[in-house]
Amino acid sequence: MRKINITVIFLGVFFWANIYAGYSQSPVAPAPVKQEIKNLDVNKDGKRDVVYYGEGKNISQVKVDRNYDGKPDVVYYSDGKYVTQIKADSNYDGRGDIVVTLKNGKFESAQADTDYDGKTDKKFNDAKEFNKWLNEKLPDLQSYLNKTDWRVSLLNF
Ligand SMILES: [Ca+2]
Ligand SMILES: [Ca+2]
Ligand SMILES: [Ca+2]
Repeated sequence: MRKINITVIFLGVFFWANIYAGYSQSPVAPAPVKQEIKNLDVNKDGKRDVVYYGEGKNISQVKVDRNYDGKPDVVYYSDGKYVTQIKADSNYDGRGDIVVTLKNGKFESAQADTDYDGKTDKKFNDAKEFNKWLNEKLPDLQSYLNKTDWRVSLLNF
């Protein structure tokens, strides 16, 4: 009788320990969409410059720090497959001044605040026109804002 009781208690403790471990391993709420998936240290200074957010392999956002000051200045938004919008801070003043909108992986429109007063003063509805302007005014942003394939999985830095 005593032996059975000990076995029952042992099994009971084992059972509850497993349930407790199970609960502590799986979070109560689902993982947030903006969870960090991976990051890159492009200039190898020990600080990350490209951070991918999302869930699992599903990338929802990519933040890039082009001037390595620790603050992101180009942000890519994705529907999981294609980049849908890009926001860039071209003069590193902490305020976005270029917004590019894409649809199904194709350029749709872009707007820019060229005098950095916080108001949009230039709009583009044509990819060629936008890329020409980019090439003339902000050539270093060309590789970030002008791509032929806008699949988020193909973004490389
Ligand atoms: Ca770095
Ligand atoms: Ca920066
Ligand atoms: Ca700016």
